[in-house]
Amino acid sequence: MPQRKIIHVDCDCFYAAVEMRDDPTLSNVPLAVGGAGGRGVVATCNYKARAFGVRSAMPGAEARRLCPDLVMVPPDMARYRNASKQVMGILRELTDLVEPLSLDEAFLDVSDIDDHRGSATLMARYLRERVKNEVGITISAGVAPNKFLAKIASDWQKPDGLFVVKPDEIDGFVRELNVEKLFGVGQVTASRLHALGVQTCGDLQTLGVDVLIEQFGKQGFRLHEMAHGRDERPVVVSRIAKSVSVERTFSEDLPDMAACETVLASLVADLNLRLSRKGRDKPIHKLFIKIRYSDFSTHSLERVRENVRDPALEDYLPLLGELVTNRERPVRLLGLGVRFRNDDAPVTQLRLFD
Ligand code: DCP
Ligand code: MG
Repeated sequence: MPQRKIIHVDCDCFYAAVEMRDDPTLSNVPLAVGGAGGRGVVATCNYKARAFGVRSAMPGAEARRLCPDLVMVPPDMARYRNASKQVMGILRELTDLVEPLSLDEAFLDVSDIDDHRGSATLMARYLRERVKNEVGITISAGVAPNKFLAKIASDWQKPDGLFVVKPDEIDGFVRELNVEKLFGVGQVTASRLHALGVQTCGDLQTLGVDVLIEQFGKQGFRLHEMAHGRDERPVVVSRIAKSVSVERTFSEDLPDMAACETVLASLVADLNLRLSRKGRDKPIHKLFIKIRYSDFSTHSLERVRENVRDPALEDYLPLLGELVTNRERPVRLLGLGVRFRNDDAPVTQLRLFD
């Protein structure tokens, strides 16, 4: 495979950035966006608030304890969706090969783009400039020969940063990279790796592929590949899907169901973004929801909902209510999605009786 050029962009403190743009008085204070009231959860916060230790998915009460002057505003998804559309529009002017991952994040494959002298670094600079001028928020960008490295690179100099991993720098870059940064390495895998004496990708390289496969199966091979900075996954614009879903693992468990309900709105927004890209015009057959508790037990529920077009928070709240029996149980992961109708099946017949 010839050398690819991948850019990953990720908006800085996205919801908070839109709030600061629309009300400049918020720029000078520590700001969090989240569910109103004492039980709400922080969706995100600006970098002033991060200096106090405030983080996404943190209960509002804890955030206020860390940062007594914290200003908290409720989320306004419509404005975030608009800003997202603008950002994605600017990216798509450069290339069609744009793969959004959420409202605020996307991969671009610019291998075949000749603009900007064919330099992905100049392209990333240009995109950052345009988004700043036209949308009024900042994005960080990473440039690298593959998705995995580009994503790490965009995080490297956040906020308002650009970081480039050139092909001949990959080796030096990954060797120092902590395994926690690897895609798919959560707390559990990380502590298993630590137990094997592995802290960095350099250590992973030393361990070798055989041990990794023996210890971690298929994931072991992926770990080995990433440890060498390799990742062949293509940038995927759209594919025919039987279902579309989004899920989010929280760095700190959501304390209870009230917190889950707050997070659900932003998951629904992400789902609709994916739907607009992958499932345009496909008839929805079922909605489903998935939950993983702090003890890793995982439960899901799906229900037939034939006449939903753009699934909304109100469509998912009843499923969440049905799935959850203990409202005080801490939650580690939330996911939701839709299944499309298989047009070969005689489901449409039934609809005659609606
Ligand atoms: N989000 C959320 N709940 C979370 C994480 C994120 O509601 N647990 C929402 C709010 C964020 C947006 O998704 O603004 C994008 O998520 P990011 O992880 O990219 O976080 P930010 O863009 O806010 O900050 P960063 O500057 O670290 O990218
Ligand atoms: Mg972001």
